[in-house]
Amino acid sequence: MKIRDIKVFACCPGRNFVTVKVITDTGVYGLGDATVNGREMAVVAYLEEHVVPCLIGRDPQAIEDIWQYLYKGAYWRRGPITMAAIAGIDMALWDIKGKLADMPLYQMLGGKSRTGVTLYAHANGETIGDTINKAQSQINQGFKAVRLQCAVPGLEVTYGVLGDKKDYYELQGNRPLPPEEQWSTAKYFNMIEELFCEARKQLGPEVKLLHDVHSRLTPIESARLGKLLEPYNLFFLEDVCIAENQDNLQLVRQHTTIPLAIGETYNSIWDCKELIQNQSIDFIRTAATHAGGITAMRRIADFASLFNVQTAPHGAPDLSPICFAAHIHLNTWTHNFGIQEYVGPGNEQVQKIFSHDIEVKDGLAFVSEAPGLGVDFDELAAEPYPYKRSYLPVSRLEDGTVWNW
Ligand code: EZ4
Ligand code: CO
Repeated sequence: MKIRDIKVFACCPGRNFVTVKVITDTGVYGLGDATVNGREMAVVAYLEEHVVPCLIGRDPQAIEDIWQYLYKGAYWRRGPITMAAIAGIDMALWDIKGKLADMPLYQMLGGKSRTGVTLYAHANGETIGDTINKAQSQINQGFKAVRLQCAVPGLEVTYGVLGDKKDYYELQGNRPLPPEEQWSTAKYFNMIEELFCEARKQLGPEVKLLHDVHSRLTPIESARLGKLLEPYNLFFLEDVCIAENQDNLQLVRQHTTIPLAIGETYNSIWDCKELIQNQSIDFIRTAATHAGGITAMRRIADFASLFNVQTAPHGAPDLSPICFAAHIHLNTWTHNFGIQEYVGPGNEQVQKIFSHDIEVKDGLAFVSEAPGLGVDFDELAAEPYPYKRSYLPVSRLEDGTVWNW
């Protein structure tokens, strides 16, 4: 069996997605997600110019060899673009292997560790009351876990919440230049404790509450936040400070027992290694699309299991339904799985282009029994929605200093 062709698609049904289709000489094909939000065409060029020509004619069943060939063989290891390109190919090869074996991916990984995958929904509000109402409506829909993000009084736009009451991800799609947002740590601290104090009062003790700080705080401010929020029993606090310097998390750890989650921007097991083996975090948030595919996620999950770290894959809307499907398979298998981020099935066009039968009910996702990943990609349905240049926002302090978004 040989790889006959590899096609790379960039489409924008509301957001940009880079989709890889590996086609074999038997007609069996596999699909992968290679989307890097705001840098999509870099991955397309990397694949088309540097990866595809090397893979034509190879055995698509040799997943491990192809993964190592693309990783070690490039000389320039790691990095978001390289690892997303590897991920797109890797997912597609696992999809093919599942179709050949007539088995869903989770079966090939080792079978079910659980029946359903717990999801956490988003509640993004203009005010504390608004955020809690949105969380209540997610709970009413059956979600057992909700991430709370609230606009910061005195700042025009806050991460997770836009002034015009849209969710942050609805902004993207057709903007020529990166939008700019403001940040003030002092103003944030004036709001954040009340949000969780009120949420616990109104939503009760059962619901899992989460929060994403999006790397806005310094390590010592992170420690302060952890202590402030401890009484409200968060399931986890995400990206509390930047993690390029992984010792930052040790400092936070010395001061607070709040569970910490990190890793959505990590692109290899090496990025996670110290955080996991030092037990500086409780949840590792790598995504299949950004950390090198299923081959890499499996390795990270097993490594994390040795240190009591659970997986909690990134699930923002810039990960395509192909990645979501990969995550549901991984999460169904991974014994040390924690929770999956979930922002809904996407708009009508997204659902038409990427079809699958993953059932979401009562805050749980149920894996597809279809062979491979169980997602299809409708090239014709994608055609009317070509790629549009789009960026994530850039953050600045009130004095104009560029900050972490
Ligand atoms: O910033 O998906 O947990 N989710 C997040 C997202 C990410 C975007 C980046 O592309 O932090 O909002
Ligand atoms: Co995040």
